[in-house]
Amino acid sequence: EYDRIQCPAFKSKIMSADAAAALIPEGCNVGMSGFTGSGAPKEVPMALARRIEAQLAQGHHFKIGMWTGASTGPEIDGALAKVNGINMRLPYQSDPTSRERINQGDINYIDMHLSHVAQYVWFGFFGKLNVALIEVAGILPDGRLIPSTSVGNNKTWLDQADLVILEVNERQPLGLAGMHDVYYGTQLPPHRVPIPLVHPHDRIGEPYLRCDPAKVIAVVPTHKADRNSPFKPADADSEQIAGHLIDFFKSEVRHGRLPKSLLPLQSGVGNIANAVLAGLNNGPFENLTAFTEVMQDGMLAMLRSGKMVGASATGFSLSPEGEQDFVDNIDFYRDKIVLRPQEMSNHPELIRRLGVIAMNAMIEADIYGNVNSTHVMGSSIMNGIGGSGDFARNAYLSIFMAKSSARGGDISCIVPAVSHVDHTEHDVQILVTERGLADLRGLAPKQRARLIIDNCSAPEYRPMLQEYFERALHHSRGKHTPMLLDEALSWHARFERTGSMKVREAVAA
Ligand code: 0RQ
Repeated sequence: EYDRIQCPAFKSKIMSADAAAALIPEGCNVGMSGFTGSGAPKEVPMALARRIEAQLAQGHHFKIGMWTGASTGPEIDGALAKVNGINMRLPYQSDPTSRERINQGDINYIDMHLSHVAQYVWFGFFGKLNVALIEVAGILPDGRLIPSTSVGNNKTWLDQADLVILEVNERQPLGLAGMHDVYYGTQLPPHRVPIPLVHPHDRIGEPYLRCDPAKVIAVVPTHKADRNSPFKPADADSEQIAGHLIDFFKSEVRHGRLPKSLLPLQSGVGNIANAVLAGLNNGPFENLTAFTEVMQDGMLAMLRSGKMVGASATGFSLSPEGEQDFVDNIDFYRDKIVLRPQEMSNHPELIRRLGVIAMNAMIEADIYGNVNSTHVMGSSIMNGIGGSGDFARNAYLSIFMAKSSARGGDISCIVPAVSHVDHTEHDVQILVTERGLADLRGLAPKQRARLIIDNCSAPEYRPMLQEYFERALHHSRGKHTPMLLDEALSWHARFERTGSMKVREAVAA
């Protein structure tokens, strides 16, 4: 068995997860690895949760600030949320227990653009980062770290924290070594220079993370797999959404607005995203590339089929089968995939330069094209904005997708006004539901409204939307973005009151 911890200075710090967790100061800020479940620490957070729980039993409650790359896993967010051990969480989560705590008001959550996190910490906007808790695949003789299945904010955590705890996960393939590209050229304003990346799979940095051995207080060997969600086969609605998008891309190529190999793709995670990738894998476009944050099964399949020639991301989100395929063929994938810090994978400068096609899912859109990605009925967080805003605002094409209705048809995902705005009308060019696609480029608000209602809304809500819009057009003082102020959020209010946005309570005259 290959020795994963080759540097003597680190070897002397090997200890159990419980011993490591005991070294984390109460109330401190901990920067953890992890991005959509990949590369998160697996043992120390649970040990910390046990410590918090034991203290709680003695009447003493302490919490930590928890900063990550993006979402982690049940043994991190879930375990710490369960014992109410988090006072501040940023920048993204998707764990059911953590979501519940946030929506109950127990956890303060800063939902922010993923590309902003590292620089805000460097700027000092969030105060001091005390501890970095990072999963790595190995430690080289000179103390450099082989990153794990995500890079996230690890470079920043290792540089900024006073204390470092490393989990060395022996289950992560050693073939990861060489897949990463850690760019150390970022400066702080006013000393910034252009980032020298002009193709999605350019390498501009180093394959390993630097780490000051003097800061390392614990090294914990672990053996657990990343959180891998089983792959659900695409449903009919997702396939229809994918179909509309592929038709749209074909038309853009015909009109000379996209090259035949399209432009670098960014794709969110989830059912619809996987269906779109499957559609592209069976579609007519060749030599595709990706400049995205998460590699999911669909992208691995495209690399395998040769449809996609290279991809840049910061982490993985794979099914168990996807992970097996990745491990079995890691030498092939290492050639094609570059994993970067998320400040690079999601960098506005790079997204704008490369002309990325951004495809993200949404919760709801309104008739003017404002998009809500994060909040249910205006007040409850779902996950967070993640990287969708980094990509949407700076993309060549900004696409948002959803089914036209949710909760068995009781919620229309096209509404008079969104109950929370993540992506304003200025950042949204294309809306797609299973009903169709609305190409909003070059359209003014009233034109957008007609197109969105006609092409994207669910049939059971379309007449209601048309009727609302016509009345708004007539009664609203301003005729630029007509709105009935007393009614714009009444659909959401009706859902809260009756369990449906449909007008069941209306009594026939
Ligand atoms: O609820 O899980 O209770 O059934 O929302 O909806 O249709 O399964 O779609 O899994 O793609 O999630 C926007 C949340 C969509 C996600 C969002 C309910 C619906 C269901 C999930 P249930 P679906 P998805 C890359 C880019 C922000 C981050 C981002 C997301 C649940 O894509 O978090 O884009 N995006 N990152 O029933 C109330 C509505 C609803 C609704 C759907 N209008 N009102 N509930 N739902 N529409 C990744 C990263 O950044 C890391």
